[in-house]
Parts: sequence; C-alpha cells; structure tokens
Amino acid sequence: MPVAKPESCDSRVIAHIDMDCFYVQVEQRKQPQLRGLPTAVVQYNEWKGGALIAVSYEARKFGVKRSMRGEEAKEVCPQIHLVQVPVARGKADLNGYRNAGSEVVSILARRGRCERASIDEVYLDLTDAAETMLAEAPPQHLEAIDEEALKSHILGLNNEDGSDVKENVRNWIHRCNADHRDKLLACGILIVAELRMQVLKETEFTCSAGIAHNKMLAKLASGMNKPAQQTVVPFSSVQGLLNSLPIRKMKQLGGKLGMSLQIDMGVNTVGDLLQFSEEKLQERYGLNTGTWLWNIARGINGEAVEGRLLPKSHGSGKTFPGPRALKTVSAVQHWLNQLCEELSERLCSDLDQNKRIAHTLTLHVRAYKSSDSDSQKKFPSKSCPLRYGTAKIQEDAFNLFQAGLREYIGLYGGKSEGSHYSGWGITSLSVSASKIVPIPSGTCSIAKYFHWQTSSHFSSIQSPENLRMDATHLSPPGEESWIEDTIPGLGLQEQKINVWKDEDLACFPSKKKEDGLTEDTSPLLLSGTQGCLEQNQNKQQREFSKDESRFKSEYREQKGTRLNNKGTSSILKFFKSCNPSGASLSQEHDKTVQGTDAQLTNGAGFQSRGHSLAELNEVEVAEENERSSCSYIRDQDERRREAWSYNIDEIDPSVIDELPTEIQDEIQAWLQPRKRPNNIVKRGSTISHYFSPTKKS
Ligand code: DCP
Repeated sequence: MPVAKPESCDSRVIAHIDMDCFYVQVEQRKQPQLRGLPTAVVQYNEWKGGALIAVSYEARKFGVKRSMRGEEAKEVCPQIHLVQVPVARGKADLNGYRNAGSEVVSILARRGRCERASIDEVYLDLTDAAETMLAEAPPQHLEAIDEEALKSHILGLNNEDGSDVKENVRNWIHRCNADHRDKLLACGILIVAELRMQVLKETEFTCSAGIAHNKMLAKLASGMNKPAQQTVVPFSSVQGLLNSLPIRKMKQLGGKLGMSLQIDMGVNTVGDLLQFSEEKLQERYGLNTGTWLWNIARGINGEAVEGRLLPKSHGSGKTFPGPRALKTVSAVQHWLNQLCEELSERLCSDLDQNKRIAHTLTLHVRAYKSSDSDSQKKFPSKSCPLRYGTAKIQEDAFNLFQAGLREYIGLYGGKSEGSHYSGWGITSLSVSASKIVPIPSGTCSIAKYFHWQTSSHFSSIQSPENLRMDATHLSPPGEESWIEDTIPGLGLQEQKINVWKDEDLACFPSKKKEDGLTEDTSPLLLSGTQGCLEQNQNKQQREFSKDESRFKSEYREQKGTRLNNKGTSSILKFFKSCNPSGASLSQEHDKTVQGTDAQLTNGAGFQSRGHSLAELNEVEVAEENERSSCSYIRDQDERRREAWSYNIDEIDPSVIDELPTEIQDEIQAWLQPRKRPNNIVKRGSTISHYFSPTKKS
C-alpha cells in the first residue's frame, strides 16, 4: 500500500527522464543505417515474427504497436526493420540494454541526486543545482537561451493561435515577477535541456523529460511529449493536469487499489477523488493510504528521489508458451540451471563491481494443470536465503520449485520425477535475487560477512525453525526478517536443503574437508585464489570491454563526422546533421512542437503505452449487468488479453522488474483475480479524453 510522505515545504525541482523507444535506439546505435527508419525490436520467440517489445516512432506513424507480432507489423508497415533481441542461454539477453541505461544514468547523475527507476527511466532531484543557478546566474537575466530549452512544453502556457511558441517559453523563463517555485522550474528547464543534449552527444540516445515539483508530476509529464522533448508542470497547472486523468494511470493505482477505487468508490479520474474528505479516504483505506490518496488528488507527493544508481534486484526468467510448456521435472531442472547460472553471473558481477550482496532468492512460476479441477490455483512463489555459488543457487531454486509443486498439485501429485509427465505444465520460470545491500566497507568485514553467512547456513540444514532464524540473521539491517508464507514450503523441503553437497561452485571455490564434506569458502576469505568470482568477472568484463571498445572505436569514428558539431544547439539539428536522410525523427519533432498538433501526437504516443485498460473499463461498465460473475471474470481476461493484445505467457518474466512501473502495474492487475464490479460509475475518462486537444490544461 502506498504511504503518504509529507511534501517538503521548500520547493523542489524534480525531473523524470524517460528514454525514447529505448531498445530500438540501442539497436540503432549498433546499426546506424537503421536510424530514422521504421524499426522494431522483437522478442526471441520467433513465432509469427516474434512479439514486438519496442517500436520506433517512425514505425508508430504507420500504426505499428508494441502489442503486435512481427508478421502483423509487416502487414501495416512492409518496410519495417525487425531486430531480434540478443539471445544467450536460449533466452533474451538484456545486458546490452542494461549497460546502455547505465551510460545514461552516469551522465544524468552529474547534476543531482539520481534514482534509476527502471531499465530506461531515471528520476533526478535538481533542487540544489536550480537553487545555485538562481543565485549565481538567474534565468531572467540570460540573454541567450538554448534552443532545446525554448522547445519545452509548459503546461498552461497560453499559446494562442499565431503566437510564437518559443517566444512564449522565452518570456516565461525570463519572468521577473514569477514566484520562487516557477523561477526554480525555469532553472530546471535549462538544466534538463542541457543534460538531454549531453546524453545525446555522449550516447547518441534521445530521451524525453518531465520537470515538476515532485516525482509524481514529473513522471506524468515526461510521457506527454515524446520523442525527444520536455514538458514542465508549473504549480498553477497541476489541478488542470490531474482533474481528468484516469485514476489507473497514476503510479501505484494500476493494480488492486486503483481497481477498488473504481469499483467501490466510483472514482474514475484523479479529479473524482477531490469529492472525498481525507477522513473518508482514511476510513476506507487506512490512515496512510487515505492521506496519500487525498494528497495525490491535489498533486501533493513528498516521495524523495532515492540516490540509487543500481538495480534493486536481479532476475532471470523464461517463458514456455503453448506447446513449449515444460512438463517434466527434469526439463524444469534443466531450465532452472540455465536461469540460475545467469543470475549467479550477475550477482558475482554486482558483488565485484559494486560490493553489494543479495539476501533473498525467489522463484516465480506460472503453471497449469491438465486436470482442471482447481484452475484458479496459482503456483506459489517461494523464497529462501540466498547462498552464493551457481550450484547452490541452482540447488536451492530447484528445491523451491519442488516445494511449490507439492503445494500446487497437492500431496499425492508430487511423485512425478525425471522425465515422467504427470498432468501439469510450466509456462514460465523466473529466479530473482533481492534485498541487495552494500557490504560494509573493507575486505575484512566482507570476509566476516561470508564467514557468518557460511556458518548460518551450516545450521540451516537442521529444521524449519533454524531456517527462520537464519533468515533473520541474513536480513539486511532494518529490513523485515522473512516472509512467513515462504516458510511452510521450505519446511517441506527441509531435508533437501543440504549445503554440504555443493561441488560445482562456479562463483566461489569450495575446499574438500577431511571428512569428505565440502565447505564454503568465499574468495574473499581465500587469499591468493580469488575464486571463480573473479574468473567470471574477468570473463564478463573482457566481453563487456570488447563490446565497449568496439563501440568506442566506432563511436570515435562517427564522432569525427557526426558529433563534433559544437554549434548544434538542439536535438533536431543534431539529428539533421548526423543523418540527413533519416529526417523522420526531426519531422516528428517539428510536428509535435506545433501546439495543437503536439497534443494530438501526445495522445497517440501515450495511448500506445497502455491505453487498453482505460478504454476497457467503459466496456466493462456497459456489459456488467449481462454477465454472471464467473464467466464475467473469464470474459474480462479474454477481452483484456485481446485489447492489450499481449499473451501473458509471452511477457518475459525476467524483465518485469526492470520495466517502467506502469507496465508492471498493468501486468500485476492483469494477473490478479478480479472482483466483480457492482457500482462503477461511467465517466468520460479514457486516456484520449485526457489528451483531448480541447481540454484546458
Ligand atoms: N519492454 C519490454 N517488454 C515490454 C515493454 C517494454 O521488454 N512489454 C522494454 C522495451 C522498451 C523498454 O522496455 O524499449 C522501455 O519501455 P517503455 O515503456 O519505456 O517504452 P519505450 O522506451 O520502448 O518507448 P517510449 O518512447 O514510448 O517510452
């Protein structure tokens, strides 16, 4: 549940930076001949040309959508270039995209506190930088304002017909009588424009940005004018922005809470929330959430930008749709081993590069049973303390699977071993490592840490009670010790969690004890060996640096001809100079800068990110009375599936944690069993209403 945080009394300047069609840009940088052409990145599953996961803006103009498969995209845009996501270990390899995201983060972090929110999104707290600018070089005295800043969209700025939009922006930035908050935002406009140009020069990626007084508003604004543009929300325009915004579009309201607001309270837009007192909302949703809801209706959001440049968790997953479903324990074990190997590599790399350690291993599974007696039952997710070493992670993940399977198929169904098919199918597997915390600085404490972890695990073979205790010990400081739900499942497997058996430790070396048992030894405890951690790491680093140096030399070559354009002051000029033939981005940009056109383009752009739920809600209302609750839910799922045109089995589970939060919310809402709505109030609340050009903002 969301928690209300008091908004700091001093004004803040927060930016949300969102990369444009990110995976496409990464692929276009690798193949510059694709720049400016209709391009899409497709998933590794090649069925019907593969599912599209990122679509260039040039392709979007032809009606290509992320929900399509490659073949459909070819139908609407025969000249489209489809690039397959890189594959490793038989699954999508996102490392190239993650690294590209890190390049951007490292540039953005130069001007303020930076929080990496997903694979392609970042929040920045620019308050200090803006205050400094205001004190030292206030924008109202600036004679020359950068072109890119002048192209900003300032919500509520009156761009009457015929007026020069850039001139209006210049005047807004120059206002001497503006209040302190708007003056800070004016600084934010200049800083963000400069940062975006810097990102473009150093990485060749364009991004869009929202600039406002808090994270919530900045995030809403960044998607409004894409690609390669920035949108500002002055305080006076907040209510206009929120009033007709569909409630489910708000961060944290895409799931159960948003659904309850619609179903139980008849709230379809953020503006609808204004009718409820804080007490009423607290009565219904508890003190914290009630206050949080009351606040967001008024654009108040005190959430701080966390200084976090690294991901909160690591995951590796794979889907097995349709006939590819895994039907034997040995097939599951094979794939779990692959996934754990990748996870282990990433953990080692994180440990080595960032000195961070993960504490919890979680297994998520999607499954079906062919004896359909209890089709609603989900395969339970299971967690346990994470032990470093590929073989250990593989073993623990497999044990978690066995424990989950027993619960899923019932006590007597668990006899399926080896290659024996026993009436279930696994359509998705993912392992993740979470509760990642920095190791206290200094090798000595790292060594102690591992020693402690090792001895904790020695006791974990004894009983579920010990497991519970271990979890408490292993929890990062200040974190809740363990999720109770996960304990019973582990109890079932207690005899199988045998830390002594590991011999194939890809990450940490083991040494044989005299009694024949194997003892964990951290590479950090073993002077001289440094273990496979380093070997893995060196291998990875060699690969990365090979890629990197290849990129750098290509980049240097290109830079000579393309990037040495010191006089270029805008993204438009930049692309014109570096790709005269691929003018479509420039055209798109030109078009979107033109007032009304801009809003229409926004509507389409935003719609493609998640239109279907908002539209669907209206269909739900119209048809609600005709359905029994059971078939209703089934139909809704079907309908939602069609509207979203995304097969749940095809969403790569390993990427979900890294995707933008609204997509995560959407997936979450989709996976949750739905209540039957009984009092939804029908309102004109589609996303297209929100972006309607006639709307006052
Ligand atoms: N992604 C994915 N699977 C999905 C959705 C997205 O793998 N179902 C990946 C590909 C995207 C990246 O995440 O490039 C970022 O997602 P966004 O929603 O930010 O979309 P884009 O960056 O592609 O486009 P936009 O310019 O609309 O933000």
